[in-house]
Amino acid sequence: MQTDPALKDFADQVREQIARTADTRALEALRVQLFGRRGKLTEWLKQLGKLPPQARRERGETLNHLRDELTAALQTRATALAQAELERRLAAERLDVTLPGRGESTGSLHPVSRTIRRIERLFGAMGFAAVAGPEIEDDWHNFEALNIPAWHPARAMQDTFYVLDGRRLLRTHTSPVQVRTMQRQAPPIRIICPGRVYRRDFDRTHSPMFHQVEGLYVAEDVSLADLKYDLQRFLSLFFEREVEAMFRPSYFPFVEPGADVHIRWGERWLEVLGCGVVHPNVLQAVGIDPQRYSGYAFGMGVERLAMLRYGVDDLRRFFDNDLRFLEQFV
Ligand code: 2U9
Repeated sequence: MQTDPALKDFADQVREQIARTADTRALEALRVQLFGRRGKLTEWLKQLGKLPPQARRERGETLNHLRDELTAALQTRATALAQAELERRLAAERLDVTLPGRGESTGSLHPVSRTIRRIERLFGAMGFAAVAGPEIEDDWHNFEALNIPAWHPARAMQDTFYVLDGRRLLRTHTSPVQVRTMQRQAPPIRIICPGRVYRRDFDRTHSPMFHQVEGLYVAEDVSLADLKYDLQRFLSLFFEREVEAMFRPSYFPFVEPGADVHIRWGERWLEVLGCGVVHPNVLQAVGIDPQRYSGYAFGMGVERLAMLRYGVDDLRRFFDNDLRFLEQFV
């Protein structure tokens, strides 16, 4: 068949090359070298036409044989390489589905959120609805309506964060939410207002952002006695024991009389919240007749109550976002 020794050498070389190709891309390159438009065999087959009839027949037969043989060899090699490549990939991407899982931890509520929910639930059972309002406020809702005079130190730049326009501020308490509610709604009003508040203060027991829950009850004949009874009840439910509470006179511009509430904590008295009877000027400012209606109000710092309930001694732990700390509150 392969009478031409040069052709025989060539065929031997190609067979060896096919056997040596390492991957399907190299094999495809080799196929193009042989059978492509400018391929070796393609060229030879084209040149057949230039030969005399007898030589053309013989060489044609030889080349056709060689073409069929090499095509088959390429095909066989391609199948073997594809199989080897598949096996390599399967080995590399092998998954052991019997390995144990890495485990997913369940998130938990932040202790401040837990405390707010607890306060909402306890006051909810006493008939208080929870209301929210804006954190960026104006001077009137945060100070003026609350009977806080222009000369009051709370209004100073060193205590309050003012927005750059100089007109608005970050609320320093949630009291403006009560003001807005009273503007919207006629008594009886019985609400608590939980939320973030902002003051320029930062140390072991103060944070520039902290949370308050304030409460307001306005109706006919609301008295200091109602206030004392309701807060005593709340504190006992919150701390899950019959707490001993002491109301000490104190001053806040928006209440009269005002008081700080202390509870017995072992040998000591701890201040836990402030409260009072709503000042007539505050009712007047929002268009409620102080002759007909009266009210009580109170305010508490959520972080402070959470510190007491959970035995945390540094308020800044609540804002470090350290999971080892936060995961303890489930
Ligand atoms: C209106 C009328 C009265 C809310 C009150 C306190 C007393 C009080 C402090 C507790 C700890 C703030 O977070 S704290 O630093 N609050 O002592 N808050 S009476 O009185 C109001 C509120 C709104 C319309």
